[in-house]
Amino acid sequence: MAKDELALAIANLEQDKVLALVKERLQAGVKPMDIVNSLQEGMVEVGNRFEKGEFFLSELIFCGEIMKEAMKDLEPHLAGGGREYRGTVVIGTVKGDIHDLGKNIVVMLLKGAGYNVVDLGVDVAPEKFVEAARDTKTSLVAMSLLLTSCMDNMRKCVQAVKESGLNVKVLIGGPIIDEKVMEFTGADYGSSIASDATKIAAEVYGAA
Ligand code: B12
Repeated sequence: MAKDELALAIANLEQDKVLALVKERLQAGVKPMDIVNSLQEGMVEVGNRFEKGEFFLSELIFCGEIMKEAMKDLEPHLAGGGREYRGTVVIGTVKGDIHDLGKNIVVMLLKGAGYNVVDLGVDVAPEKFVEAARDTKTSLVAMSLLLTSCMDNMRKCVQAVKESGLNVKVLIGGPIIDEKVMEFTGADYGSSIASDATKIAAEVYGAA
């Protein structure tokens, strides 16, 4: 069970408390990604309660809505601004999966670091990743995944980009990424940490 007050508040679906704590912490100068991490910790607890049958789909949906509201306050702090253009990154959640809150955080961080981000949204088919990579002439395609049942789709998305003949690196991200997933999908980079996306983009674009 989460110990942090903010994590507990979102785990208990206390919307007003969550929003007040986010504002309070931002004002107190807490790093925005630390606030995101507390929210994420509480959301994992919501997921655990869902798995145990204590929560239902309606609670998952509500938890997502609370996070979206909280992100409105966090976004300006995560996105920063005014950085020089560094390159384009194509991103999307893979086919079959509609979770997008984590992906949206990655989008904000990349934009804040100076990247032009082409966000394909959720439930993105392999050919869409390839088409966008070709159209934008990007050097990096990023994919997000939360559902283990869509692992094979992630592999298909990665392989489609790899087999397209384009000179593009593929980064996969989400809470279920580990060495086995990396091996299975054949991706170039993988991480469960949103801020790694900016480090990897800098490496790909030679701006490290
Ligand atoms: C909110 C939520 C929903 C919302 C999503 C709303 C939205 N707009 O995204 C709704 C209600 C739609 C939903 C639906 C479902 N969900 Co759901 N959901 C969650 C929950 C509670 C929180 C997810 C979340 O947003 N976390 C907060 C964000 C910030 O964290 P994050 O996504 O992990 O992202 C962070 C990192 O992973 C990383 N990251 C993410 N993407 C990327 C990409 C890159 C490139 C990088 C570098 C990093 C990175 O950075 C982020 C910031 O730190 C999780 C619980 C959990 N353990 O996560 C379950 C969970 C993911 N859901 C689950 C399930 C089963 C479902 C449903 C199948 C339920 C159902 N019976 O219908 C459906 C599937 C719908 C579909 N086809 O996708 C399971 C998945 C189990 C599994 N491993 O396969 C979980 C784990 C719950 C559980 N424990 O059972 N869900």
